[in-house]
Amino acid sequence: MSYKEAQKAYAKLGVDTEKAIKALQKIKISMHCWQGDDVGGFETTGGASGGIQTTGNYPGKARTPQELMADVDFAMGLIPGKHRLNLHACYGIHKDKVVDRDKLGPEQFKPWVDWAKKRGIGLDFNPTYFSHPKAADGLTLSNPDPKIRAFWVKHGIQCLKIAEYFGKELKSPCTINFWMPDGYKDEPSDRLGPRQRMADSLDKIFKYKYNKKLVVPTLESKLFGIGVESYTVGSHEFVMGYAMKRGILGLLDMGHFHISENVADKISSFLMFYGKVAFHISRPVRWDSDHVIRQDDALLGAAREIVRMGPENFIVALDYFDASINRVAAWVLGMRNMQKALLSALLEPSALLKKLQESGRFTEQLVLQEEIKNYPAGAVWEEFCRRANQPAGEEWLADVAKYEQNVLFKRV
Ligand code: RNT
Ligand code: ZN
Repeated sequence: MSYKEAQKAYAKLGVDTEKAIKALQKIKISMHCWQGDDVGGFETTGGASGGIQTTGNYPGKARTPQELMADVDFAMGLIPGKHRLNLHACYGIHKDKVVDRDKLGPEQFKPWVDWAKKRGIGLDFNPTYFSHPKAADGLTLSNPDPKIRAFWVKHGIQCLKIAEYFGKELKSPCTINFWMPDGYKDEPSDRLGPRQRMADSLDKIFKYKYNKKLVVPTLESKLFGIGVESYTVGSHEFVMGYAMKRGILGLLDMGHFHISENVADKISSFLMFYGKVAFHISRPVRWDSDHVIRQDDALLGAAREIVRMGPENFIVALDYFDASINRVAAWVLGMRNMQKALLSALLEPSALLKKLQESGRFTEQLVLQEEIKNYPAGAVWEEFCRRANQPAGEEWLADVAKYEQNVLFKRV
């Protein structure tokens, strides 16, 4: 079906495809640098540890900042539109000696800022509370040892400064997301103490008067992790309460809930009480496995909520890491899937559906919700890609295959 025909079909439902394309062009997604090297970073060669895990050993992962930058560039070259890059503190670029986390500063991130400036894209940030000897027991901001807590508080403050630097240099507010792996493998005897210590540490971090125009702090909750199955200090309730009290944003990671929970359902309440919603778009398979996102019901459901409540009210960042497939393809596929999910939501006859709900016409609502699934969204996606000068279909994979042969597989 041609774009013109699709446009007509949607128009009959009161959906303006031109408006949908324009809205999608405006949505910037924060692409996570850590898909490129299995959350390895540049401080050690040991890989990620502490509550998160990658599986797989597909050849060709980025080993240096130059390789990671090249891979990000390549991936971004196959994604319609301009987006953002999400960095982790363990991706600092160090000269001879690795600067420890409590002393990191803009200096270690200048090459990234230069990289981003050249491309006209914004950077987001994350302190790294894992893959470090002082996080070896999985306790950082809630550690019973005040010295260790102080170390991680300092890290948080330094990271706020780095986020300020990103925001200022790139003239685009930097979202900085705090996720701490803290928790216990088995049932704890004291659940309150660690949470009080965590809150106290966070208070100390946010005492630093960061520039609110440049930095948007978010706090990510989690249900459990590998090795911390029974108790997570930064649980959903902890985060909701703390973030609300502090005037920062809670962040929803789609992999951090019971598998049967509907994350899409949480969004409207978040929006009502926080004003904005921050997201880690991910895909759990039986557990928080961080699979590459697919156009599944969970993703489409989240996208619909984002669109219905105004994309400008959302911070959309991806968070997954699959080491069993080509890592560049994983980025491109996930970013394009996110865009496709948003487009399908933008093509929803939402005014009409809302009216059906409000007037209790549930049969019509159900039928329309289902029928719309077979409307020609593909033709609109093709048009969107054509305007962005990007391939609409799987052709992009051939480019990745060439890159794999010429660049990735040469990394041995
Ligand atoms: C871990 C959290 C966290 C990390 C990144 C690397 O379960 O989802 O967001 O994935 O910070
Ligand atoms: Zn996350």
